[in-house]
Amino acid sequence: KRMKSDVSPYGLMEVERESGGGVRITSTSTASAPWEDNVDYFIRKKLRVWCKLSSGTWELGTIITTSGKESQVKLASGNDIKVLTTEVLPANPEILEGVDDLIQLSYLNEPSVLSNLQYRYSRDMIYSKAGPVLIAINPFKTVQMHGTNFIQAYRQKLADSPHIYGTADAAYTEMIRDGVNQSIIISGESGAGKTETAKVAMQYLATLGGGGNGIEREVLQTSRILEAFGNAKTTRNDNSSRFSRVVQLASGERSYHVFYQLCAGAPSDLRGKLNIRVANEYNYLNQSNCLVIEGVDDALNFHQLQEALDIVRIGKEDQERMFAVLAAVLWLGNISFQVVGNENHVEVVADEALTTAASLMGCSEQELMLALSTHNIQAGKDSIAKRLTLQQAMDSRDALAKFIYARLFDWLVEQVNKSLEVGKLQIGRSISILDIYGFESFQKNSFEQFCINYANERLQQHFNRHLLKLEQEDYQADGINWTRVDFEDNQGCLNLIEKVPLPALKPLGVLSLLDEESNFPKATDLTFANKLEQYLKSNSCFKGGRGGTFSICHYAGQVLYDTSGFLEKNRDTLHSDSLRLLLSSSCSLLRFFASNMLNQSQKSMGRKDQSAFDSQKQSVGTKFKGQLYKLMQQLENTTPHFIRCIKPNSKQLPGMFETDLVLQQMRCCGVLEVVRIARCGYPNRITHQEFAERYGFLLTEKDVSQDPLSICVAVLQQFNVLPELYQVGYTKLYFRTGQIGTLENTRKRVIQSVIALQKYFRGYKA
Ligand code: AD9
Ligand code: MG
Repeated sequence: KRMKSDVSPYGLMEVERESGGGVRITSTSTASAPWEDNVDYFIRKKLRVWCKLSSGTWELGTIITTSGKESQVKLASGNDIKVLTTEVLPANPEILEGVDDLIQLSYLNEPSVLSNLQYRYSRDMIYSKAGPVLIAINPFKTVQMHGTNFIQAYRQKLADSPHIYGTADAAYTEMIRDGVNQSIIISGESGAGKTETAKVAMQYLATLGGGGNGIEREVLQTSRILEAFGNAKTTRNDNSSRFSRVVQLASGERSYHVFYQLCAGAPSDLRGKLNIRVANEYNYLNQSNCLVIEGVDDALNFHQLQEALDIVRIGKEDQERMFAVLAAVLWLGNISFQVVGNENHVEVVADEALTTAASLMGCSEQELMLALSTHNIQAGKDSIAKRLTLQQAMDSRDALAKFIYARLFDWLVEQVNKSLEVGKLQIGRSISILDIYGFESFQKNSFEQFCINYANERLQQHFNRHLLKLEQEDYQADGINWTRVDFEDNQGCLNLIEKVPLPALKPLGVLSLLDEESNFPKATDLTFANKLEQYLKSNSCFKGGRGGTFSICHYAGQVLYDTSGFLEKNRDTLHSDSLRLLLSSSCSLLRFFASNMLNQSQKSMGRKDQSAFDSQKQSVGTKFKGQLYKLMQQLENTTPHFIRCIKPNSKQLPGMFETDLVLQQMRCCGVLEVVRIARCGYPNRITHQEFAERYGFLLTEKDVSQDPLSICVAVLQQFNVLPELYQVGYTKLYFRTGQIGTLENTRKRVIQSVIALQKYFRGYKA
């Protein structure tokens, strides 16, 4: 049904309601929004408005009368109420309810945006657009909009409502068209649906690549492997993409899935060989009172993990080696110590844990005992064995377990990559899909949350830079008419973490202060907290706290961090004794992990001895920062496609839309600003030269002497592109949404008919 909407600030537009309940706008004439949020007009015309009730929620109503600062409003629910006119916002006409793209909303206030998303969500339309950004709201249930038929529809451009398939298709099309690497960057809070969305995007690209067989099938199976080893249950998400957590768990959380899968699903011969018990018997797993996840069958998942490993051609022998290393980690965690003598020194208790761990690690019990309870210090030519205290011994055991697991993960990723390269014919252009751990704020936040939130902060900056900053700078530099849209810049927060850029001072930030304290033997988590307070309190994103805590105002909200454990987690020291133990192991994987590590630290130090390694290992924070920089550099070299996942409720339940929670996510991630820019902006831009080369041949009247700009103008005239739909900059042409698409279609049609003609004439000649 087509109808004209007369309240649009854009002038007239044609609006169509689709059968599914979505709305499509087919044409708009001008794009300035002169009445945006002009309440007076609404009051005079008695149009629909949003009223803020005393409870803080917004409700639809119509203004009946206005006197002074107050208005009488008839609410949709039937009641009449009096509200302050400042608490009233214009609502969109009914016909705009549930639009595909928020840029189509006449009024972009918060209640309008929320109700639009809620309208769609309640009809299982989980995807929407916010200008160039795809919004995906987690349905927490299966929705009927994925699978082969949908994939085909998007591939053949028969469907164009917002969808992750549409985004993946755009990335593919642009990669081919522009010859430029692409990235699909997925962000959102923990549990918002990033990993699931990434998998759906991979499924689409795999289908383009040839469907269910061959390399595509293998690539898809990698998610199963990576999730088993890299994901775990947290209180926010049963399948959360994680960071280190092998040795310590908070209540209600689990360690990496693969441990439980191994305990539940290993067949009896493997159980016997590796002495595998039920999860509850391992200290690293039973400490959080959470061994199973509702609705998850760990044993079944173990079989599927094995299948996935087979599919990506990890050999059975390597698989068994891997499982042995996992079992070794679990048994290491069961090793206990007893205090001997009166100096608080310890010995390893000689029990089943020690025997099994030693045998799985390919060393003697004696060697393992020594490595875990003593530390050799080089004194000139001699080496002196110093006994460890209980805390030191437990730390060295845990560090060893973490080291082994981390290296196993790296090794596994490398094996998968190697295996997939076998089928790779050529190194061509690529589409990268980025799915990281999402922003987190728990009751208690430690070093892991700090790293996770730091990574999200960087990603937010990338988003801001591309969609808000560069976009506007481009308009200004190229001399087109533009009124700036302001946005929240998060550079201050990144400075706080990375450095405070005061020219005369040492660059100090949380990370550098953390490294400084980590290298100082007498420092404690508390002295670290005090240092932060002392040096960083001038940064407005920092707030000191009591009892060793501090807060950071992140783009997504303020998080209170507890410094206890920060220093140890950042040092992540593996004693040279443990390293030596692994180097002499009869287990080839462990030997490989250790010699790899040694090579790296020798390279960075330029020294050849093993003790070099104790003092000079890069801290976790510094390493993380380096990895993030590398990642951002890689992303900078791609055309980004942004996806924002939104968590509709904190209970992981379907059909529940908590407006405050959604609003908070929409507010903090800059999506509304993007919409503001997009709806009066020019999402497609192309240099005069490129445009002339691409579309010049379509001109019916050609003048070869023409310069690129004149060709551009001639093309625009020939195809009747309205002046309000583009602007001409010094170097580029800027188009509003949809214009390039129309030109591309024409170009394709012309090329196809030329090819058809050529074929016809070739046939004719033959
Ligand atoms: V974290 O930052 O890694 O903790 P993610 O990755 O954002 O987080 P994830 O994709 O793991 O969240 O989604 C959480 C859960 O939501 C999944 O386990 C599913 O149960 C549910 N989910 C997410 N997206 C979809 C979907 N498109 N369809 C159905 C979904 N369920
Ligand atoms: Mg995830």
